[in-house]
Amino acid sequence: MIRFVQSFYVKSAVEPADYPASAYPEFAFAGRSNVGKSTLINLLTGHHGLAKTSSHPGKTRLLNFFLTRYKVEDSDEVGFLQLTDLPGYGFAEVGQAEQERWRKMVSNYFEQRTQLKSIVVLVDIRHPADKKDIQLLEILRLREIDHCIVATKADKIPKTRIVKTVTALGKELGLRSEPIFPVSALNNTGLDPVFAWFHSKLS
Ligand SMILES: Nc1nc2c(ncn2[C@@H]2O[C@H](COP(=O)(O)OP(=O)(O)O)[C@@H](O)[C@H]2O)c(=O)[nH]1
Ligand SMILES: [Mg+2]
Repeated sequence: MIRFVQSFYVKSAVEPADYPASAYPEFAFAGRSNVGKSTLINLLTGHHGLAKTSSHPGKTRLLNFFLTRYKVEDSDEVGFLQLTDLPGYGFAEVGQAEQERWRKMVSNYFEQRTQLKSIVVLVDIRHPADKKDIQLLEILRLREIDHCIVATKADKIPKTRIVKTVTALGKELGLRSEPIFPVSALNNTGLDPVFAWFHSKLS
């Protein structure tokens, strides 16, 4: 199993010229504001103040870059990878101009970040598939960008309904071969399959 042993905030940026130079494989986290992106980064890295979490949605409007040192358990394999917290979308009070700014920022990133390996798309397990999430997945498929889905806040529904719910959600999202992983940050459950997925992308 792969583990993230040490993580650092590198910088925040909007323009490609300001992205940090890096030769490491990069993974980005995308999803609606408040879905739990920063919380998941903190949980995976075991570094609770790393990505800022906020109950005030729509605040993070930059690309936030983090560097992580990983270790593969029971092996000598160690290395670095980059994690990027993408700005959230779908915040109701955000106007047309702000939405356009978001679209530009993210499409520049997808287009220009050549070391980008894969995207973790977060959706809230409690909500039916959302138009914005479906649109993001369409962009990823069109651009042939590898991705998985994390269904967050799994603690908010009864345990016995988790499998059924993620299966239904996967159907609504039009998933083909992409995996979908239920995770609860509150209970710290569901992370091992996500770590295994990261590992599979590195080899
Ligand atoms: N119950 C529960 N709350 C969560 C979970 N993940 C995130 N949250 C809460 O959801 C809110 C938004 O999380 P945040 O990580 O800031 O979302 P972001 O806007 O996508 O970065 C915070 O109040 C978190 O504590 C989870 O798995 N379970
Ligand atoms: Mg955030």
